[in-house]
Amino acid sequence: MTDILPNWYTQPDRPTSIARQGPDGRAVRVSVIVPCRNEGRNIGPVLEWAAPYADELLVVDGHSGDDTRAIAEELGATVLLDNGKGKGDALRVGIAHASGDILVFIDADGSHDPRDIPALVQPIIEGRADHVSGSRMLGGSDELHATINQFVRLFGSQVITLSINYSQGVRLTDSQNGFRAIRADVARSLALESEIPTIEQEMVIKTVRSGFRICEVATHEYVRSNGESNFRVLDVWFQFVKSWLYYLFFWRPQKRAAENLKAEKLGQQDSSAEETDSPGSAEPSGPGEQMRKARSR
Ligand SMILES: Nc1nc2c(ncn2[C@@H]2O[C@H](COP(=O)(O)OP(=O)(O)OP(=O)(O)O)[C@@H](O)[C@H]2O)c(=O)[nH]1
Ligand SMILES: [Mg+2]
Repeated sequence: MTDILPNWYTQPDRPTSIARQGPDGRAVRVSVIVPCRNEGRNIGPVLEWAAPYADELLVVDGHSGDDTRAIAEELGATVLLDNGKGKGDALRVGIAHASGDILVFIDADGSHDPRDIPALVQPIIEGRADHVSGSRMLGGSDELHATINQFVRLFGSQVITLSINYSQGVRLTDSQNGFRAIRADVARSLALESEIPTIEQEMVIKTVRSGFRICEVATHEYVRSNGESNFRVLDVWFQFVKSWLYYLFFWRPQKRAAENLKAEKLGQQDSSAEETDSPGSAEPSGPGEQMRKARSR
């Protein structure tokens, strides 16, 4: 089996479990947030596989008409309802309710492998990053290639990623993946506004423009286990373009947001280990992990 897995997946130092303690000895709690709408046929295995990594398992349901909620409750997840506006709204509800120090977002359709969660959270626990995005460009995707619709999505997403890279001096490969981890205090400081899946690029752009540190780890994207995607390029392309241009060129980051957050934390905890947390000071990466230096503005 292992000989058919990609290199990055089997690297000996790719973590398979979560060290729930930072280098300073402080306990770290992980909240896993799963947005879902009508995923009754898919969500069970996602929750079962994610549960061992989650100190808190939050399912944010988009008023499903199937048995999604019942399955999630049976598997021990806390089920919240979104405001019926879309996936972005669901993630914001999750962020508002989560009690963990690190938030992990994972789709309910079986596209993401929960076993990648330790690799996503490790750079944050070690104090090397504030936000870690799973990258389908590094880990491969079974969903991005083959049809015109997929080509348009991939093309659009790459244009957005390139524009972030060249305007902000970073080198990301995937700005749209729904599989990511972020420090809870950083996520809240970004004051996210998107109602739909533009929330992914909003989170990435605001992270970089606020001076927080972002990096990527390779994660593979699988074809959704059952059913149809809710995503229709024709319905949302204009909102994607609007959100992209607004957050990248017109939105004004809170001045020195990263430094302010760090100062606030230092005031609360008086911890000298926070020295490793300075914006833009990303450490060298491990295999399949790309650290990117976010420019502080
Ligand atoms: N709570 C909530 N979840 C949603 C909503 N829309 C989508 N989701 C969930 O968000 C995740 C991603 O949605 P998908 O429809 O698979 O969109 P996608 O992953 O961009 O599209 P594909 O790559 O084609 O699967 C899935 O777990 C959905 O069930 C919504 O309005 N509310
Ligand atoms: Mg999907």
